[in-house]
Amino acid sequence: MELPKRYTITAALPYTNGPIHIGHLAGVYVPADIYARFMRMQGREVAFVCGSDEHGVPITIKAKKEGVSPQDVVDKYHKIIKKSFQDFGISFDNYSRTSAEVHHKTASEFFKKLYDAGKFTEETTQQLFDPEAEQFLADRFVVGTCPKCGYEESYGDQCEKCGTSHNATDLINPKSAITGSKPVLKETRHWFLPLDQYEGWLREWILEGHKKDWKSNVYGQVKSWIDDGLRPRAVTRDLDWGIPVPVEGGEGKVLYVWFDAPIGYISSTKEWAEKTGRDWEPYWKSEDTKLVHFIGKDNIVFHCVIFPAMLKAEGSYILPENVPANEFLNLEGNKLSTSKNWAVWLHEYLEEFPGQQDVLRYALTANAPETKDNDFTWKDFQARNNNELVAIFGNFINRVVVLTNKYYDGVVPKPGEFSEVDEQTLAELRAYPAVIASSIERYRFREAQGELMNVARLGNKYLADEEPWKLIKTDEERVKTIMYVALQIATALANLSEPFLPYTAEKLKRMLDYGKASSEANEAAIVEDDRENQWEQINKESVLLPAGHQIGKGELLFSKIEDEQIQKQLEKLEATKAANIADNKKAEPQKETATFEDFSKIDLRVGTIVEAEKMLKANKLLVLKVDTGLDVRTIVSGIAESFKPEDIIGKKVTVLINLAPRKLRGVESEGMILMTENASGKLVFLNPDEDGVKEGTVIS
Ligand code: B3M
Ligand code: ZN
Repeated sequence: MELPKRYTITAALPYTNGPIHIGHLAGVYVPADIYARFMRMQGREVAFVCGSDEHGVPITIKAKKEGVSPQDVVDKYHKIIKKSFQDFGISFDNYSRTSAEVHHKTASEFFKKLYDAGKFTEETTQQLFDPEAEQFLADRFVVGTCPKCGYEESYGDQCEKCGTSHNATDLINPKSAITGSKPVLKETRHWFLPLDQYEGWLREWILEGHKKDWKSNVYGQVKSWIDDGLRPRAVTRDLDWGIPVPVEGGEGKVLYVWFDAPIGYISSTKEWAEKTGRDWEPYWKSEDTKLVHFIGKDNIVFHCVIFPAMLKAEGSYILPENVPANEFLNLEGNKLSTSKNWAVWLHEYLEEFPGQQDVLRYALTANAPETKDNDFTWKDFQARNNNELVAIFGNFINRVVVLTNKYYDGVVPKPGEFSEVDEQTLAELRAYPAVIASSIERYRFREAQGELMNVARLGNKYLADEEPWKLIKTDEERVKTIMYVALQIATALANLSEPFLPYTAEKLKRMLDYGKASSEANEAAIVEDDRENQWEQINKESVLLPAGHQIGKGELLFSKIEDEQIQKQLEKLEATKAANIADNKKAEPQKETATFEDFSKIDLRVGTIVEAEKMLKANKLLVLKVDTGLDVRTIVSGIAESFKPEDIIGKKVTVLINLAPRKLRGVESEGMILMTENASGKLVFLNPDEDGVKEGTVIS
């Protein structure tokens, strides 16, 4: 695929009202970083920009709560957030903040330009006002019932439940978030962006133009907003924290935070260009540039409708080529929440797992909420580390480095003739860069990382099949070739893992002394043109690590995470739960509220397992015959790793009998047996009295 020359990659500007947690990393920053690192390795010109979102009501509310000024709040969290990004290797070219002068200037000028060009409408309307606080109630200063989905805690500008963006006056039963009182209506004058006028253009540009290449979750949301009809949106607010409205009549008013924040991407690019002596304009104005916004799903409307309409109105900017928004990550079955402290904070993670940034990056990507909400569990985290990073990746590298040092004092041996297996293995290896690239280009980062692990698997299998440690006694020459091939795989891994596991890649390159080798190899084998494209270097027939090159010393890439470490994290969450119960803060369930009608559709019965046998060639599945009282039916259940067939015959179970029948490995399953987990994570039949089944354990 012919790729554009220049990439402007943006990651949502985090609100500076608290530190950041795994949800932020998984949803936005790790995928954005993988993408940016990959594009740089491809030799593209990249501006990967972000910054702190320091305006907006959440910050004012936090300041009020803590009895400090909004500036104090943003100063504190800007520092913490910026450090977390650095610690986790998020390779921004520039991390700015919206309180920066360059941003105030850029946002002001942008507004002024639209104002002068007559792109706004000006309206005096009745807005919600809190007489007690003597303040207009915009955005998060007001909560009420969402007119679309009925959620009772919707904010003035957006409902967090259904994602709809609305005007504060649309809320049913609004309540001031400052004093709790019922607001009154008061007249005020504001500027509006008439989104209704952009409807036709948006339809054409997104609904027709990006039907195929935008993610279906993003496309679907945008379509439903446009289909609901777009209305003018106020872009100014009666607040005192923000960017002053720079036109006549704007005194005492500021720009709406969602007007200024996305302009922050532009200001951050300008700041970077200034620091590095570049021109910022091609990054935002050249048709040769691909603009990509990485965001969470609650930001879709702002990046796909409002900001593009602003850019279009301004007239000289390019539009986003793609907005690969992710869904949400949950933590141990509950929604991540800053106010309920239901989170794994990045700065705390590093205290518990020092130096293990890549493990978290890996686990979050492996489980990324790319197409649906996903759950982070500490057990999965541990398993990803121990069974994948340690057992596959680390194990392969360790064998290669240890054996090379042992047999050849660390000097890459000269290979003899390649066997068929060698040729095949090298050919397979050369195919990986293109495979991984294609996944990354389509924003499928979990898939891409899965393929990276397959490279390590390829290496492990090769060594296990060729057994150099045995052959060394009988055929020293052959072992040289085997180790040479294995070293090429290790080097490819060092290269290909960089976007995903930057710290590991660096360590690995050091272990192989790859920096030196790659310049030697470059000189020897690579034509001028390709020198910049580190990625494709691997699928050229070139040598990655030449014979005679001296590798470095072995280092431990990954280490096992023990049960006690995981237990400690789980206990920490238990303590948070207990504290929230004591404070009467309810954890939010992960799924949407079910109505009584929803529930009454479910037909649950007591059944008895009358037959059970293992499904052929499937490790996890048992084929059961269950007497439901109505009939004896076949149910395929994924419990074979937890139960022996003979032990469960005669057992009484809870059965969902009206689940739509599904074929599993060719056997039709007509229902589902309800299961849960006990304290040690073992699957048990649904019986809340079973030892160690805790409140809140998911039934599935
Ligand atoms: N600060 C919202 C958020 O953190 C917002 C993103 C701005 S991106 C221009 O969800
Ligand atoms: Zn709603």
